Amino acid sequence: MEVKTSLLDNMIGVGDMVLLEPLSEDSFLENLKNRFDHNEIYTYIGSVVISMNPYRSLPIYTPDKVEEYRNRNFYELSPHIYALADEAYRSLRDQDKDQCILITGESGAGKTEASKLVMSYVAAVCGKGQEVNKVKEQLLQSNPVLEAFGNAKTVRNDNSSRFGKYMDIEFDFKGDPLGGVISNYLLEKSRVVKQPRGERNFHIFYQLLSGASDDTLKKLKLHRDFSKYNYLSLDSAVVNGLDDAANFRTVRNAMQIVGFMEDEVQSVLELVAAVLKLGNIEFKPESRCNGTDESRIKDKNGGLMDEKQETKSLFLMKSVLERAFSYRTVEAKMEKVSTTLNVAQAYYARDALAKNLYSRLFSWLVTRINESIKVTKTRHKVMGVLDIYGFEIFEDNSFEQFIINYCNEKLQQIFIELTLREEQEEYVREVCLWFYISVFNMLYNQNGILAMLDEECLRPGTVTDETFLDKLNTVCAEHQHFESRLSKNSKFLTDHSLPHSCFRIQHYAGKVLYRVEGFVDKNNDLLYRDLSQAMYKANHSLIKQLFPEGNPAKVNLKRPPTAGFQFRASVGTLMRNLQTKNPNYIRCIKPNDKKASHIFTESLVRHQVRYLGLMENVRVRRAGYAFRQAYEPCLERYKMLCKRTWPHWRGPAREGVEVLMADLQVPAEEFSYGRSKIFIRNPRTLFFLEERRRQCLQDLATLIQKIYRGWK
Ligand code: AD9
Ligand code: MG
Repeated sequence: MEVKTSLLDNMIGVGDMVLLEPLSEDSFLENLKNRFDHNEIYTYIGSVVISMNPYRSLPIYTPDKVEEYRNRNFYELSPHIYALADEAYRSLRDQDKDQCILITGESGAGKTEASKLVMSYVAAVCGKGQEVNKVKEQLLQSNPVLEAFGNAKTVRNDNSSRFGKYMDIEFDFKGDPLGGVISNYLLEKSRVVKQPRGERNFHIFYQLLSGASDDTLKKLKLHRDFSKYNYLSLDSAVVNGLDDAANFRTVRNAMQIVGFMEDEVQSVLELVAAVLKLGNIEFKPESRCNGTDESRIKDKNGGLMDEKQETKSLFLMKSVLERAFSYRTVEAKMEKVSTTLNVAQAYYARDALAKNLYSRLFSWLVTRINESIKVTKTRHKVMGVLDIYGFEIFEDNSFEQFIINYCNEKLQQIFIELTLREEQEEYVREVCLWFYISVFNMLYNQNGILAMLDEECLRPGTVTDETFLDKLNTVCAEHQHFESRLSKNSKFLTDHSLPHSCFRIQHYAGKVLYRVEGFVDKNNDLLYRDLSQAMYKANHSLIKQLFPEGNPAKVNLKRPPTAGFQFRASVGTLMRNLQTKNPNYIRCIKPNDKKASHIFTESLVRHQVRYLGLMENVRVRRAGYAFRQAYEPCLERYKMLCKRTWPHWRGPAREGVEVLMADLQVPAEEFSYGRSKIFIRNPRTLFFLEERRRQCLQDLATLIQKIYRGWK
């Protein structure tokens, strides 16, 4: 039974890591590198797809490729993301199983691209017809719209998703798409007012200034010059390979396809312009008779102060805006107390308003898109595609990174839990075998830190970032095994060498040092009521709509839920939702830190392979049975190897497979018969079957050629 060739002819390296011999981390990496060097960016671990970011466009997503993978068995062709998409789609259509595509990997690894490839593949292979095509177009075109408003250039990725996205695509019983629903998770809104060095604000700002017509800019009273706006960082405003002007046209076109009315597009652009102009408002102190300083809007600067023209950009009377930036009203026990804002507080209020305006606009966009793609008929099955912001470690990590990494931590847990559960269930269901790998601890704990932050934010008395950190440290000291309050994989690390005001967490993907500054504030996410009330007075229906709590008739003294609470709740719902679906995994890997093609930095890839748990993934699959296949396709594939099953087998498929295995004298310990599948323990057995099949096909081809020649 000695077989030397790989599973498929002409395969570079080994296409499925489960079949790698010998298996070690080094051989795993070497196989990845070998394949990557030959433009083979996809490799399997069983049904999991590893995707290496090539950082250049490869000719592997053509319509011909789509045809090649369409309706083919997963292992039949060389590994490709299309094979996964096809398998998921067919399982949805033919076996009535809801699917979810879980795409993970660090920032810049290729998740968003992968999610779009899956969507476009499914769009290409499902039904056609005018109505269906319209739905498909709308679903696909929601991507450029959301990317323009929710993505930005960061040091890790020129098109980094700054929000989490989960999209359910809904199908009818024929497998034709009916529409969908998008959920978004916490946009990184702090970026609106400030960007780290080397990064940009959200794409839309640059796109609008570069791509809008002179006429549009004139109407919006905007300058083309980025440098005129305080909120736009200048050090990296122009990104190589990113054509903001062309992208603006794409986004406008996409908005139209998705179903935005022309006046809605106009409103959206007016809000984008309003945010830019808010950033240009400046304040000066004005002394009051009681000796305190009060802030006043500077007149000459700011672009807002020409009463007739510029205040229009915020659709507010100057006096309303001025008042909103000068006072803060606190209501307690039916009594209103107004305090004046100093200059620093006025800037804080301005930035808070800009962030709120933008993030509410973003949520409105998602709602508006959902309205367009909403399913009105009875839906039959659902395919969920999850594309979130990837794990990231920056020099300075704040609340936003904490949220992003928390989400990744949850996803990693779900990967571990589901892959393992899947394995176990399959054995239990099929062969009544139970095995347990202790490496994985799948306990689902609430992430203690966010809960603690909430407790702190809601506590009466003075609450600051420092009191929150003190609390973290105290609880940590009290509980030697602090992990019991944290998720099992992430550990709170404390030592006295930490810089001031920082805490560190050992995430599954590495240690991250978080600076506590701003945690309480960002979690509270409160907007002074004076500001929402001012916005509600705007003479602009969209702005008004975005600040419903500013309606004086609806004064609600109840405190809105914190950002952390909302995020935890929505991630919790998401995780429960994912667990009801059949998961398909794409594990994205970033080959280098330079955003460059052809470079494979071994240490970087090794790190990702380790924290993604890919070796464990291979071992789990190999520890039991490397390969499993339902009886019918197994018989179909190998029946030519046995005279008793070729060309027709009339009995049940399982018996046919039994005859086949006996005839080929495969040792009994090499496989098990399940209820509906055969489980093959060793990859060698599979090689053996494949090699025999290949020889058989070759013999057949030679024979046909001979006959053909004789015939001529
Ligand atoms: V983040 O967590 O949102 O910061 P992603 O989403 O993982 O990150 P993204 O998909 O945006 O990364 O990929 C980053 C860049 O890599 C893209 O803009 C492309 O330039 C490049 N890329 C990724 N995948 C492919 C691919 N399959 N083919 C070609 C790719 N280029
Ligand atoms: Mg992304």
